[in-house]
Amino acid sequence: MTAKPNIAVIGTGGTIAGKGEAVVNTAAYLCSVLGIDEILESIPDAAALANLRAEQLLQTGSENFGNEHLLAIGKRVAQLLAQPDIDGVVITHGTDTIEETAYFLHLTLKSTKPVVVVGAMRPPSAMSSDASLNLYDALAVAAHPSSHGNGTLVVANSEIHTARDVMKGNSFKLEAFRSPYGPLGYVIEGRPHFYRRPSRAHTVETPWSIDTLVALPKVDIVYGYGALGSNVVDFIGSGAHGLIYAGTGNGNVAAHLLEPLRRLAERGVLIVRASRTGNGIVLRNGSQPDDEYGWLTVDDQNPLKARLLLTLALTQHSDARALQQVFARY
Ligand code: DAS
Repeated sequence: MTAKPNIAVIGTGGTIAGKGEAVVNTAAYLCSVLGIDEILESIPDAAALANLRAEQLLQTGSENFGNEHLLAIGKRVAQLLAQPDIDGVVITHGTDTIEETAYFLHLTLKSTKPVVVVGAMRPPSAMSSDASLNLYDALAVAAHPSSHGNGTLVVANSEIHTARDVMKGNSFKLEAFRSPYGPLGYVIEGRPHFYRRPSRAHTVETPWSIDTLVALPKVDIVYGYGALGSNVVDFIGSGAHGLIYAGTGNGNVAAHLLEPLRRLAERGVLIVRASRTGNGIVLRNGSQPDDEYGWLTVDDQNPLKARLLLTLALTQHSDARALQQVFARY
């Protein structure tokens, strides 16, 4: 009989740690109430999958997570992965920004061991909560050899998603997560079934290591619409090193916003065109003369993922050409 893997489980809060007054409270409840030990107690069957070592790192809704939280989570996960007797890590997390933490880890961890981020859309106290099954599935994925080398994964609703692509696309349904090209696989009765692997570089193939990252440059997002005032663009862009402009359609920019964006670019703010649709490709020099303006485009990354990628890219490059290549590679 082979030894069970050792999986570290890090609690950070969210609905998966939430509690409502009544079982009907699927939407009105307190988040980040239950400790990670209490959550794990509700799934005794997980002991058959792995030896679990739980710790509480944070206890807050993921809507509060800034860059400093990402760094703190990443550094703790890296310490655990570096221990020879740890085979994988599961992080319980609020669903609101799970896609951002997961992508940050996907780009900065230097390990091929499985890392799985998991949340729930209904608290454990609610009718038909997805909390225990999602966590059980996440542990099953982290414990399984087929998960190695796939980067950071998000497990929800019996699906396994790559951190690069997954996004929360619904505010209350159990089926809240989707990846534009579909999940990598499914989890059924404690066993992952993978059908694809992430094709873009991640973890050990990237130049960013969580161990050496200290402070992150400020990158902000502006959501584009025709009535958006140029003063808003000026205000948001003025304190930032980079600005993701989430334009309409394929990254279109309203005519009256061209000037403020060009002004920001002249002052050294990196302007990156994305699409507020969160889907599809923004073609370089397509709807705007990006070469002429010195702007970048995101390829197929949604504005949130593009913000993280640009943040990391700016720790290494300032040259627009090198920065544009980052969007083609990751
Ligand atoms: N407050 C949200 C969060 O922590 C709730 C959730 O987990 O879905 O992200």
